[in-house]
Amino acid sequence: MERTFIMVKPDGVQRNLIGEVISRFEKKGFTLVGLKLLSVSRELAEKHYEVHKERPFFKGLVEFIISAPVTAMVWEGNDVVVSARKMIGATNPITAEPGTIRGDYGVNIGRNLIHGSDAVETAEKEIALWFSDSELVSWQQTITPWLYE
Ligand code: DAT
Ligand code: MG
Repeated sequence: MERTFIMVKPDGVQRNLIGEVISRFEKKGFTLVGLKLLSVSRELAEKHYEVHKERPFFKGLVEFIISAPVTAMVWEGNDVVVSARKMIGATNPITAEPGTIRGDYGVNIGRNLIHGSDAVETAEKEIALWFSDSELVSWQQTITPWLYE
């Protein structure tokens, strides 16, 4: 079963949207297999956003991610990587469709509330970066036959 890394960024935590994000993923039918609230070190933030290190927004992005707690999660389910990206919406909340998390709650690209892995291989790397094996729980929801034929 596929897994993805989801992070409620500092703005989402400060705006009390942790529950809303979890609720949307639960209701969709994905299974929570890892969850923690943490203050992010500069080292972890820089590693997580390594692909953007030459971009002009990199420094501000890292400062933002370490400015207040984040909520890190791993969700599991059928094609969860691509589905989560759709649920999250476009990077800029102004162009993100209503009905998506960014489209419903954001107004600024630098405060877009949530991160989701962009591909299966990225998800594997990000999960390994943010969680140890012992922090991830493999379990089967009793509702599984009501989600999958
Ligand atoms: P996404 O988070 O949708 O995968 P990304 O990987 O292109 O987007 O960029 C990572 C984050 O960097 C993004 O969530 C917000 C920030 N960011 C991207 N482009 C930006 C820009 N032009 N100005 C300010 N912040 C930006
Ligand atoms: Mg990205």
